[in-house]
Order: sequence, then C-alpha cells, then structure tokens
Amino acid sequence: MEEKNVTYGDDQIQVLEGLEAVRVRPGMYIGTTSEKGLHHLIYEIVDNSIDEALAGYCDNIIVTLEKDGSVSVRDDGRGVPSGIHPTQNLPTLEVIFTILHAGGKFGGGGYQIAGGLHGVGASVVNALSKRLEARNCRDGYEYTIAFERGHIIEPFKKGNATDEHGLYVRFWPDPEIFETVTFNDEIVRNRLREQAFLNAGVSLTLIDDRGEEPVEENFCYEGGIRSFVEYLNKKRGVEAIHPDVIYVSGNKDTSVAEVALQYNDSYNETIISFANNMNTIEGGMHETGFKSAITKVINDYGKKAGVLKEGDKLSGEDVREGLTAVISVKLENAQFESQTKAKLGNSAIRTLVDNMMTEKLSIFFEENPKIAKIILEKGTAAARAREAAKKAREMTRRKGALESTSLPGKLWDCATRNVEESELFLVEGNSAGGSAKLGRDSYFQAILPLRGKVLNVEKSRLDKVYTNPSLTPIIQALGCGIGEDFDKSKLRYGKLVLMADADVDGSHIRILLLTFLFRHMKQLIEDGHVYLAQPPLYKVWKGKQIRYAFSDEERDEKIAELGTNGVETSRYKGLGEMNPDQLKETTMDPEKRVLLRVTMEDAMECDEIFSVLMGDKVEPRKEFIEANAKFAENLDI
Ligand code: 1YM
Repeated sequence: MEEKNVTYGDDQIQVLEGLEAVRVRPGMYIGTTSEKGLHHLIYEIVDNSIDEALAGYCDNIIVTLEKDGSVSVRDDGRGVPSGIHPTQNLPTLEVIFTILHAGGKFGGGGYQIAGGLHGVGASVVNALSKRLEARNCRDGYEYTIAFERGHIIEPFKKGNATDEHGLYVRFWPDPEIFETVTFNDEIVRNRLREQAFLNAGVSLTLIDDRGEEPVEENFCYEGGIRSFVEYLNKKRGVEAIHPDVIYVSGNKDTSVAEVALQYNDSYNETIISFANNMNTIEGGMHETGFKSAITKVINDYGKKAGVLKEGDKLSGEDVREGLTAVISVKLENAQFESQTKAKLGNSAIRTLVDNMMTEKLSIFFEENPKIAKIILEKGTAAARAREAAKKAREMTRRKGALESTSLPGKLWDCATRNVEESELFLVEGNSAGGSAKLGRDSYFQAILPLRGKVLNVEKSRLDKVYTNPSLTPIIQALGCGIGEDFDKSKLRYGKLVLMADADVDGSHIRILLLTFLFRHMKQLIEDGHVYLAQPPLYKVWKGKQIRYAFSDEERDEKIAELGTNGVETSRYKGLGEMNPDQLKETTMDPEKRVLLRVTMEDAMECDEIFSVLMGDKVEPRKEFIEANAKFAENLDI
C-alpha cells in the first residue's frame, strides 16, 4: 500500500469536516460528555464485535482497561475487509474510522443488531479520542492504522504475515472533550455482563490492568436471558417459587423476540427490557405486549382451571407481583421515543410479543399445570391484598371526609394552586421541618416534615403501604394516588423535593423514599418531577463574609477566596443546624440552590440496592457490602 499524500483532496476534507462536527457537538453523537458518555465509547467498539459474533464469526471479545488510561478491544472475528473500499476509494479500515455512519454496514445485507448509537460507531470514537490505533488481521496479514483526534498519523499499512484473524482497537479518550477520562471498572463490568446475557454463548472478558495485578473476569452464558433472570433473582436475594425459568421466543418478518420469566417469593416486579441490546428503561411496545399477554393468559387459565369465578379478574399488577422477567427484541429500524430515547415505539413489536407470549405461555401452562397453579395462587393472593388495600384506602378517605380535609395535619401548604410552579419539600426531621417552614416562600413552597424512618416498602404489600403512618401523609399531600389508582392529573405539586441530611440516616431515608416512589409512583420519576435537595456541607466565614461549600474541594476554594488569616470553617452535621435564612439561601431559594433531578437510572439503582440490602437473604447482602464497602458504610443498614 502506498503512503497517502498529505495534501488533502475534497474527499478527505469532507471526512475531516465530518469528524470535526463530532468534536464540536459531541453530545449530539454520544448524548453527553460526562462519565456516561465516556463509557459509551467502549460500548460503540464492543457493539461492532458483538455484531460480528451475531453474524456467526466471532466467539471471544476482550476488553482491557490499560495502565495508561486507554482501552483496548479485541475480537476474533473475520477482521475488516482488507482492501480498498469500493465507493470511498480508501482502505476500508480507514473508512470505518473516518466516515460517519460507516457502521451502518455499507457492505450491504443484514442489519446492525447491537444497539450502540445506531451505528455511528467507530468514527465517533475516533473523533473523540486523542489517539486511536487499529490492528486488523485478515487474509493472512496484519494491517495497521493510527489517528490523533481523527487525523491520520500513521497511514494504513500492510504488515507481517499472520494466521490470526479479527480486529484490535485501542483508544485514548480525549480529555479536551470529556469531563473525566477515568473509566469505572464497575460500569464496564456491568455492561459486559449484560451483553453476555443478551447474546447467548458470546464470551466477553474484562481485564482491568490498571492496578498492581491485572484483574480478569469472563462473562459467557449459554442460557442467555434465562441466566439473566436467575442472576437478577440471586442478586436481589429472592427465592424462586417454581423450578425453572420459563422461556419463550418467536419471530415475524425480520424481527425476533424472546422472553424469560420466573416468579419469586417477593412482592415486587422486576421487568427489564431491551431493543437491539439497548436497555429500554422506559419500556415501550415490547413491554406493553408482554404485560397484556401475561394478564390475559393467566386470567384465561384461571377461568379454565375453575380457580377464578366468572367476574373475578386478576389485574396486571396482581399477575406481576413477584415476577422477574427479561424481554429482548431485535428489529430493523428501531424507533426510540421519549426524551431519553429509552422507550421503544415500533407497534408491530407489541403484536409480535403479545401473540408469541399468548400462544406459548398458554401451551406451557397446559403442559405444566403444577407451575401454572403456583403462579395462579400468587396472583390471587395479590388480588386479595389489593382488595384489602382498597378497603383500607376507603377507610382513610372516609376518615378524611369527616375531618373536613384530606390533607395531612403536618403539611404546611403553599398558597398557589398552580401545579407547575408549586413545590413540595419532604424534610427529614421536625426541627429541620421548622427551619424549612420559616425559610420557604409560602406562595409556592409547601413543607411536609417526616418523622423517623419511612416504611420499607420492599417487604410490604400495598395494603400496608396505604395505611402506613410514615407514607400516608406523603400520598395524601401529593394527591395523585399510588399503584393502579395513580392519576397524574391530580398531582398537587410540580416538584417533589427530598431534603435529608448529608449523613448516614439521611441517605437511608433518601433510598427508602426513592424506592417507595419507584415502586408506587414511577411516573413521577419518569416525568422528571422528583428532585434531591443539596444542602451544603460547610460554612466558611471571615467576619461578615459567608460562603457555603458542597464538597471538601469547594471548601478549600472558598477558604482561599476569603484569605486564610482568620477564616473559620464549620461542618453542618444536619439540616437542623441551619437557621431558616441559611436553609433558604443555600437549599431552597430557586435563585441560589442546586437541585438534582432524579432519573429512572438513579431510581432503579436504589431499587436494586434496596432489594439486596433489605431482602431476606444474607448472602447477597454480604456480597454487596463487601463489594461496596465504602458505599455500604454510608448507608449504615
Ligand atoms: C474491536 C471492534 O469492529 N470487528 C469487526 C468489524 C467488522 C467486521 C468484522 C466485518 C463486517 C463485515 C464483513 C460485514 C466491520 N466491517 C465493516 C465493513 N471490532 C470490530 N469485525 N467482514 C467483516 O458486515 O459485511 C464495518 S464493521 F464495513 F467493512 F464491512
């Protein structure tokens, strides 16, 4: 291969303009330049290897977090075609890393399955890396190329003969682009494990070579999403109530769907769905089809078996109590909806999943009447609890009517009835509640002090939740109901702000509240109504000049700002230590405060942590605490 001339032709100028556009607006291509976006770089490259594995040519994918901060990904697939690309008139290896959208398989035939960012792939990683090297082994030779910030620095070169095959890519993320360039092994490990579950039989290995000794872990599951369900149950410390995971799959046209499910002894539902290997955390058509089918099949079977009388009906929530399920669909032209692009919109997939589940789950029940009976009993028990909850709720309502107001006594409400501008603060402790009451703007800010610990909803059914003295005031104040009564049009406040101390008990309360909201008012989180207040950790002052700091670093900055002679610092032990003015100024005043919006990912994480920490099993809890010693210490559970 000839060395390329350094004077650029029109084609190369277009290429550089393309990659430059990625560098100017990285968010448009990888969503964000935060830690999350940084990790997307790895996913983009790994997704290409997974495509090669799904095409049937690659068995092993190895990801290494290198000592120098770079990441390498190696697969044993065919390697990239070694010649000149027919339309671009450049080496194909170069094209993959320089032409945007090249990931979309311009080779023709088939479609890209691995989700990633819809095939923008390798060229985006190249544009956002301060250096990238590729070594391609194919047809008996190795071929290399290297780039700096998208510009070729070592041109495409044919090297030595080799009998290896596959592509090796190593990249150094660009610190000019990303907020951080330090990879988190836990994030990478979770992603590789998840991809191993979703692509049965593909072996993914993570090597973290940044410590003194390299740490290696391999993920490969012949059972695919069946193993995923087993893993989720084990991690959450719940006990399955029937022997094997139930698995069904089906296809229509070019789409395929598979579902694995198993019931357990908890009261919670854990449904995780994927479209083209991307986690659709907001669900979508595949989840809708699944839910409708499972409700229908269990009710039909119950009628046929004579367990459900005419007129009895198990609700969707009833049949999903204690259910762990993984839904995975693969389709062409996936349409992702919603703000976070995490919801699948293709309606044909709803029909596919619904029909497949209806047909195959019915057959499974006919063939396994014992298991069908266990599942049916679980659902009817849930329905009885739901009835009890309804009665309890009616009782509270009636009581509320007698007392002439259904708002909780401890609520200091705000004046405005305009939901969009109003805020409800849930405040830990009565003394902090008192400060918040005095520090608020009573026109739009309402305060509800919480006393003591919130109910652990993990181990409680709905009827308990409704009547629990720590939760009823919250449910009443919000006004929108919970579970299947949830009606967002009745929501009384546009923002729900959780305000708890920055200590052990505070984080415990935050996790309890988030778990409650995630389990019973999920839509409030999905629609972005839930926030965490950020009270400062330090007060730094010199004479009459006062500064607040939210971290140790910031404290040192503020000290430097005021000058070191005679500066005093104090650490807030809790919200209660702040006087109303301070609380207003630092935590409540919209002009000055910092609120963190809770995302579905945050809530799911809490839910998971919670299942592990509060569930019945000791072993997963021990494992979790050992693995997260620092975090668990903060939680103090
Ligand atoms: C470490 C990342 O990208 N592996 C990889 C990529 C490709 C192939 C094999 C491949 C695809 C095809 C034919 C095809 C890609 N090739 C192309 C293109 N690993 C990694 N492994 N032969 C090999 O899809 O037809 C794009 S990606 F366009 F050149 F075919």
